[in-house]
Amino acid sequence: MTGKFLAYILRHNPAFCGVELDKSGWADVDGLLAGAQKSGKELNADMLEKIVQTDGKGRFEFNSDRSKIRATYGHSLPVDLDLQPETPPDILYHGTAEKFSDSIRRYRLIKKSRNFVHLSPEKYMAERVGARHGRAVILGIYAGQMAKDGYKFYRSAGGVWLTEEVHAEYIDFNVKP
Ligand code: HQG
Repeated sequence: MTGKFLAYILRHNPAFCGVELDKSGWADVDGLLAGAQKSGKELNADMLEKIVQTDGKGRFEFNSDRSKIRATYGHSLPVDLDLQPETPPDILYHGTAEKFSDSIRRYRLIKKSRNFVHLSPEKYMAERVGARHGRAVILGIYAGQMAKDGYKFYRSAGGVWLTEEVHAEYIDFNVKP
């Protein structure tokens, strides 16, 4: 099993591997291993450990006794990650595709199928995120000003920042890569 597939299971479709997420997004590790095998995906405890440890974006975390695992961001399922609001850096970045720019300008940044709008602390990260959808565009987000205006920001365990929405007045559409 790859990290990409594990993310799919833990963010969107745990039932595929016969597991459930609790309200905080945790899945039982033994259940996941058994369920993966049943569904024909090769996965054992060592492989799982390696996926979590080597993941470049900190997409997964174990609980303290390592009996449970969850995704740290990106969910479409309704989970509460118990994150506390934090003060963001003044500027964060959102990577999107050129084809979405007009709509974002007009309506704001929305979370679509996920639980949050995802923001990156670094431009290059945002560029990669945007390139998944087409020709990448980097948006600068005036996060510091948003926080002053009462919008809440959360930082996932992997360092990705999360917020509910971003209105166009807080977006710099002219960020150079
Ligand atoms: C766009 C991945 C039109 C939004 C990434 C994005 C990230 C609008 C797309 C994390 C819009 C949604 C999340 C509007 C937003 N009109 N388009 N009003 N508002 N959009 O995949 O941020 O690598 O749900 O700009 O790296 O691309 O899998 O969100 O382009 O961190 O770990 O609608 O998922 O993480 O796409 O990605 P997504 P995202 P992993």
